[in-house]
Amino acid sequence: MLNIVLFGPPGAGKGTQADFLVDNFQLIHLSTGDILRGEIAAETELGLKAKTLMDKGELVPDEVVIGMIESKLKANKDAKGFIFDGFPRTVAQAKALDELLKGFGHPVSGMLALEVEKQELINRLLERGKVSGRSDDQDASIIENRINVYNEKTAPLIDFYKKQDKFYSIEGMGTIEEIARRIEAVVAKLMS
Ligand code: B4P
Repeated sequence: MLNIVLFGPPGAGKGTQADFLVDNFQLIHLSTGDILRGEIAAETELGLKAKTLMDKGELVPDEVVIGMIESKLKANKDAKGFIFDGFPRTVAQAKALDELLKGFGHPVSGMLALEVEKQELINRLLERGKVSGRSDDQDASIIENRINVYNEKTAPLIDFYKKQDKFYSIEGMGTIEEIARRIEAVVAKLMS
């Protein structure tokens, strides 16, 4: 079983690259951002609460996203593996994921961290904001806040996975295809 944490700041290309991995390695893609946007679209109570935070570029509470991932894992007991995209985003989430994966007997295989320059992140998100309708992509100050939240709450996970010898840095600048090849090379190594 292969369990990949696809990691990086907002706009690093996590969702984009997850699509390639799903096609090539038949893994289940779990994006907490996508699940939350689904809740917002369905106008559930959870979605309405999450929207207020997401619109400001803040994180949704740990217990909410951990509960979402837990139910997805339970619903996919026979999976060949998972790509976690946008999760974990805090040390508490990473610890919870380790506990949840004990139930499968297969821990996180590796954390693949996409490294992208800050100005490129901002450009990509503003560009997406023109077509996506995502309110968190349309305002430079909200994007700035998302990057600050990443640096403060999410970047410490790099050390968390380094200590477990599971950290892999991926150059995230370049074309989508070039980056996909870099990721595939690491995934192939993890599988061997
Ligand atoms: P996410 O949906 O995870 O949003 P994101 O960080 O912006 O990443 P995304 O996957 O969408 O973008 P990508 O880098 O692929 O989270 C949204 C919000 O949900 C968070 O702010 C938070 O509020 C909440 N949330 C989600 N998970 C949570 C958690 N675990 N805990 C708490 N709260 C949580 O790509 C961005 C753009 O770049 C795309 O338009 C793409 O086309 C473009 N791009 C990608 N690669 C490129 C390349 N090589 N060259 C040029 N453009 C490229």
